[in-house]
Amino acid sequence: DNIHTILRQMPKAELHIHIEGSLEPELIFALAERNRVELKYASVEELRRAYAFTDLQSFLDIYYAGASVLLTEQDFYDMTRAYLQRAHADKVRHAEIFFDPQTHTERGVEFATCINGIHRALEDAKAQWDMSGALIMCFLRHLSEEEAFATLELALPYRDKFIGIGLDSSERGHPPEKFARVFAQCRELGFHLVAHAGEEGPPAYISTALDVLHVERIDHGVRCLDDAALTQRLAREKIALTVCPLSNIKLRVFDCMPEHNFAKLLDAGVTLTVNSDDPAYFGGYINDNFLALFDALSLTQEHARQLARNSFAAAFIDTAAKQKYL
Ligand code: ES4
Ligand code: ZN
Repeated sequence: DNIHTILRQMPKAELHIHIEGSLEPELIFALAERNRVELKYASVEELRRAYAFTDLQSFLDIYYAGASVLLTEQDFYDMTRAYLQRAHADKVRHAEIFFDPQTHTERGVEFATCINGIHRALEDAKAQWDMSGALIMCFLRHLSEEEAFATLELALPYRDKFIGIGLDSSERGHPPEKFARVFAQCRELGFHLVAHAGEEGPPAYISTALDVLHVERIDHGVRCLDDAALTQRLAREKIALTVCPLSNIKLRVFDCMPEHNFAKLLDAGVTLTVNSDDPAYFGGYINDNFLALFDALSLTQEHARQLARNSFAAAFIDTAAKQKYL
């Protein structure tokens, strides 16, 4: 078997996907029409042409604009269903999916509308394909801790519909410790905890995500290599990084895929997983990420198998479910 076939066909878990980032331009236009929402782009092509990002913020501005077409429970269902269908085709057997409720509640969309639509799509994927899914609610770090607490309050009546808490959006200037108290409460409530750290921000944010927020995985984390002691710690403590190769190129974290530090991180013994982040914006779903990475860095079949195993080992699923794949 050649490596592309192995990558495409191996069962895998996806652990870093923002559901709002799976909204394809075609679906953005269809929902805009259905909901009579005005877009500032005249066509799908014009919108796609705007996907030329210079950094994280330039992406986030367009990503939040795209999400403005989501109004009804059916919209959230359709978006999630489309992602799950793509993931199923890529042999994703388990997906842990981020959602950003503040992007929607700020526009007057009810928390219930958003979580019920997303959750119903997960139930259908389980019934139809035996594909499991779980939700991780993210706080937007450019907003205040007070707003995060208010969002947690809105979410608690639905606590059986999500398993974890994450932290995303503009990283620089918004260190993990800004959310120390709200994460402490989430921890007491028994949620799994993750945070974006070391994507654009410094290695120190990875350390405080671990030591102050007590997260179990780091989303991105690729900038840990700027700090040798931190890199050794991540390797020793087997803290998984959810790396998103195409995202890192599109947002200019690295100039091109051959410049990505993924192989160096592997050599340093860090536990890595491969993920798509915002597949509709960054040029591909999880298998596109695997293929682009393996082509650029000449990784091997053994690496492929290890990355698939890592994805299940780092997933928030019970040991019995893991045993099926490890
Ligand atoms: C994101 Cl790539 C990335 N980084 C931080 N926050 C995000 N939200 C959606 N995609
Ligand atoms: Zn992300």
